[in-house]
Amino acid sequence: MNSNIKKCIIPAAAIIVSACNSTIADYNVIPAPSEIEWNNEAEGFRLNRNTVIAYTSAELKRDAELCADYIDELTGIRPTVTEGSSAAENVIVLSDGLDSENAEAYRINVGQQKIQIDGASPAGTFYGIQTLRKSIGAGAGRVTFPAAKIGDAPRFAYRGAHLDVARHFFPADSVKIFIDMLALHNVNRFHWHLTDDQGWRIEIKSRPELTTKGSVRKCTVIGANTDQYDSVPHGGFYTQEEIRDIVSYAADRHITVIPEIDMPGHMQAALTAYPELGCTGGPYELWCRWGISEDVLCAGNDESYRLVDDVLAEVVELFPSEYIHIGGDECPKVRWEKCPACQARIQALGLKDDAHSTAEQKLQTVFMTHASDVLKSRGRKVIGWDEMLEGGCPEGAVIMSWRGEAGGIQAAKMGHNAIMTPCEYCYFDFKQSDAPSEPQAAHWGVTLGVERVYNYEPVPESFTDEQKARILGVQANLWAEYVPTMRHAQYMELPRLAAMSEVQWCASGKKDYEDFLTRVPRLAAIYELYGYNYARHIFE
Ligand code: TNX
Repeated sequence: MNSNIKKCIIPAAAIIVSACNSTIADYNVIPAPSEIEWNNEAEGFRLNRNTVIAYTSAELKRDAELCADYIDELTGIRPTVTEGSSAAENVIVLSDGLDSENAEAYRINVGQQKIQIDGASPAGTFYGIQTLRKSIGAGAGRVTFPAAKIGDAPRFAYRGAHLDVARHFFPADSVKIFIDMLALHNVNRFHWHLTDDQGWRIEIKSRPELTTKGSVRKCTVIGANTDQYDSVPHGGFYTQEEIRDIVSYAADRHITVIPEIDMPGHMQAALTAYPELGCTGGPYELWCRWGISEDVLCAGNDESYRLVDDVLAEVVELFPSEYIHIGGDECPKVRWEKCPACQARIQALGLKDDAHSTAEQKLQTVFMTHASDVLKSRGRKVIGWDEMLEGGCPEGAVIMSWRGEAGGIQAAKMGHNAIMTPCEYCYFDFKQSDAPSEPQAAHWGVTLGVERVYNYEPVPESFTDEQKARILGVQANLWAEYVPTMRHAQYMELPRLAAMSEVQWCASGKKDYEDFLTRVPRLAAIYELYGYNYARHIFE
């Protein structure tokens, strides 16, 4: 297929919008497909009330139903879903037999009688469905799909989005809306930050205190850590039943949920439940402010390790993901430096300061390696924030590089896989404009507008091919200190997530910001249709 014809002219017939609220689909969607070959000579496919969606393998049943839902939501016409490929006319055929090295690749062939979507796997087929869906735009009644062939595959296998539900709790229904937003942008990993100093959000049956004592804080600081607090208790957690439901909702949309249990720092909620696991013995209270608590799990106490064992035992039962995130960020060592139990452990293990790390940093590595080993014994792998490199990194761990790109670069050079999420390009809690009307947001000296996100290149040019292959992908993070509602989360995500989706999906040489801007309105119309609250900066 000729990739140069992507921006070729849409057939003249396509521009003439016929009567009866009829519209013409446009395959120039977000993220941009790698190849579009328009066939100006042939008639296009007309969607109508008799259109059928036929799926050719049982694994595609759910995808076919979702395809019917999407078309219905956009056009008011719900195609009938059938199994088998016997229908010859007026049919959208879904198959997963495409031969490709990229499991998420797909092809679409649009002819007058048939739209054929072939994925290299059901996930590939699903991305073909997404492209078809987005090509319709919103508010269309009868749609004509111009005859064309589309070939597409993602650049990165890990295309992540993260949501912090600890600083503010988002109920299960809101999390599903968030997952819908991810699916619309071809994101395939949902990193769910479930625990932090301000709240523990996952039910652990063997440790009920984590949620009975650790999920509701008394109040919340007003603004950016002023000394003023509201007096409104804030809390919530997900039951295991809700978690299973969300994991399966995401799986239907080919999204893997990666839970994060942040340790050994950011553990004030667990310490509130189990004060004996802190170096000072407490008492502790859930934090009502933001930042980094100096109180962390005592790494000299065997009971801390037991807590981790108990929590992870239930986490792996709930989340089938190959990767479990074990945090590792921002763990101050002031308590460990003074704690007799931690110091005794350092002695016993013979940990010593050296040119690269302190004994306490090495103690953190011992702690993280314990968690990593527990997960390994259960057939899983770990992801950790880039601090995990500080005292020597657990073998096989994937590094999530957030303090700039340095951690990812170091990881790749050390032979670890890495996920890039440098805050200066990927932190969607950062404010997106300097306008005084902009709501309270994190900043850190970087204003993160859509264009800055768009132009991010996650793989350093200087890398060898082997190092390049270690960058598994890219992720956008939404920390929720200043994000109290899903409506506000949408404002922070959209349309920056659209820009991120091209970073994650499109080959680096193929990105073009001006071209992207011409494609945003069609996606924004879909945001409107679903009632998503999106930021308007790039339209002003
Ligand atoms: C740093 S990124 C954190 C979070 C905060 C965020 C605010 C990371 C691993 N830790 O705990 O919410 O900054 O931008």
